[in-house]
Amino acid sequence: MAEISRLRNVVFVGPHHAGKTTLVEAVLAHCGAVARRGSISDGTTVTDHEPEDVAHAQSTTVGFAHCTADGIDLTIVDTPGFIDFFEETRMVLAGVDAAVIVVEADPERIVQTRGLVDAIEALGLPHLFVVSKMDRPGADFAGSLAALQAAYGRHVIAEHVPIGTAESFSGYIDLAQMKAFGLDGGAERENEVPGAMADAARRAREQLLEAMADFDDALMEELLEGKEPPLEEVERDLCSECSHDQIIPVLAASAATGIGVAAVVRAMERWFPSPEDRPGVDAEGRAIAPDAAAPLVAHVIKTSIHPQSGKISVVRVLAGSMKADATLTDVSKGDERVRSGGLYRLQGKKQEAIAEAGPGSIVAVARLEPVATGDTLTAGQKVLLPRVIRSAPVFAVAIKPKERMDEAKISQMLARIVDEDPSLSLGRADVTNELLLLGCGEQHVTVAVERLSRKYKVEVEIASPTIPYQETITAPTEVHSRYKHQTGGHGQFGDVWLRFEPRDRGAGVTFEEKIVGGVVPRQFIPAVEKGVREALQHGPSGYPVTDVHVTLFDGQYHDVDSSEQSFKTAAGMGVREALPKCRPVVLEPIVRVAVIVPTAYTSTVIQQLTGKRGQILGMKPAERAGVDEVEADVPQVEMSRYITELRTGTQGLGTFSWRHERYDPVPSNRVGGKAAV
Ligand SMILES: Nc1nc2c(ncn2[C@@H]2O[C@H](COP(=O)(O)OP(=O)(O)OP(=O)(O)O)[C@@H](O)[C@H]2O)c(=O)[nH]1
Ligand SMILES: [Mg+2]
Repeated sequence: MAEISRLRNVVFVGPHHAGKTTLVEAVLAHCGAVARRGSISDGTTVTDHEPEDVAHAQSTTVGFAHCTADGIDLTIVDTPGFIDFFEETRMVLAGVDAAVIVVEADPERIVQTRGLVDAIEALGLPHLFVVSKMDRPGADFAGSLAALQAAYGRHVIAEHVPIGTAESFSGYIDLAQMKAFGLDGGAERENEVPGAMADAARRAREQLLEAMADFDDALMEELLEGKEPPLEEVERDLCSECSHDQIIPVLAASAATGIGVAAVVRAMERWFPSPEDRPGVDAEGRAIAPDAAAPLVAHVIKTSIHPQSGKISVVRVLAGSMKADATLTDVSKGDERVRSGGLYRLQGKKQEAIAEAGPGSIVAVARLEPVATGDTLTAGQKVLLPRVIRSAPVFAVAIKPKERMDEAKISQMLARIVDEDPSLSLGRADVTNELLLLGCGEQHVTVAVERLSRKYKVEVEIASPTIPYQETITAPTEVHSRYKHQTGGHGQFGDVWLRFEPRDRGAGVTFEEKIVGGVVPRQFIPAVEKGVREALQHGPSGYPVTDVHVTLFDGQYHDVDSSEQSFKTAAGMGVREALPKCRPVVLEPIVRVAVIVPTAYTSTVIQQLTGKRGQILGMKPAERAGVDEVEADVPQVEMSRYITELRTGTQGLGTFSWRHERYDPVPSNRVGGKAAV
């Protein structure tokens, strides 16, 4: 591995299908790290190597690759763009020094970068935009640039002017160098700036320099005096201002044709900082100098588990040196000591053994069994790195083994899937006690189940979690119930009068006895209560009955034949007879939902929630400007796929949280118990 000043750790992020994996593949091919470019359609790219990536023709997890260019050692992290998988991306953002944000040359889609750019800006991560797919029909560089500037400010500035567009996209003018570049037989070739574009290029260069001059007084003076700044100065400023997250350059490229790929590589080499310039910070805000001689500090940014070869923890080394056979302390796990089972660099699925890795490197350590993503590893000293706070899950499925299989075993396999991707979690549903797999969206959870079946040969059935309906009564009644049975010798006899009255919502079931004169002997009264409560578990529609007050106020007994069992049976019969007479209703759980969404989509969200029988409680500006919070009470049954609908209606930008609020009667046009589900 190269010395620290020559390392670059860059994440490729961007909306779904923007062309990240294809661009990474083109970069690897350009740098000679792969002999032949793979493609998405063949499932042969380096970073989309998981079978689930290939099956869905999209990235489903982060992938790591590396290459060298001009003596610079680039580690590249390719991330999935589909919003369901964003949590993993958030984890790796903590381990890189810069980001390439790939966007399609389509102004309409720029809005989809909002959450991502917010996360990148919050970390102060230097970044640039690549407007990709410039070869596609309708590709619109100028429109995309304008949309980026409208969203993120005037320091998002073009460093390229594309030459041609769509089929005629043939190259770009580099505005710092004021030179044109195109392709010749697959290799980049420098050209003269086309005469017809000279004026436009000059204007674009002025805008670039003016934006840069905001951070450089000397440059500002030169511009005011009408002096042409020398190329070295422009490049030096660009490098400094981009690596300090002041200027955000915008490049034009087409990974498919290869145009602009060399420029992306050059930009990463020249404008992005080395790890030397981005010291880590521990949870208490103390800087961690990237010093090779210091004791080791490393941050686990990704875990993957191979059913045969075991666990791989990808770590970012912040200080010290990681050795292949090191004994490490997992500070996040109560200082547990773990021994490394090997040290590797990852090229997609390929593991290349190395002996040692210094500060700034991103490497994989084998078989650190207790270690999880987010953990801090040290040489023994007490240092904890900041934890990335995980978002709450927004989608869940109930899981059942397809074949008879120990639930404990399923849970064990699921735990490994969660170990690989901590944005998944396992839970038990209240009331129904179903085993739940929770995640960040429908696709996230579905892909996890596919992974479970492929890796561990566990076939499971998934379904929407069962809605815990209940029933209650809306009118009082009294019943007389007698159980009498004569079987030769000992008979059975129980006789009760029960009164049923509705209670307030949420008050539950209460039982009271008002027996006078011992008509039901003391010792049988608990059996009556038990019989009542058991029978209330299954109301007329099959759901547990709640919010009812039951009074035992009269009865009879028999000296010989009466028993606990006979009174329990009589009570149960009484309940079954009474409930249909009390105008029973089915109750459904109502959840309180808080949706956070850019103001432009607030009315869409209100419409969606209203369409789900939601009751809008209010709407207020959220903490961030331009974002609203809509609060509503919505029947839980309507919420099972809400995240998918919300994201579809809001370009992926809406999020929500929810909690159980109360039970309400199912409206009469939906009654029918299970039919309403
Ligand atoms: N015409 C054209 N197609 C491209 C280009 N780059 C990518 N594509 C195609 O666009 C689709 C998506 O490309 P990917 O590289 O998988 O995009 P991605 O951003 O990695 O997608 P996710 O990881 O799923 O978010 C594939 O069909 C690619 O072949 C390009 O520059 N030009
Ligand atoms: Mg991809």
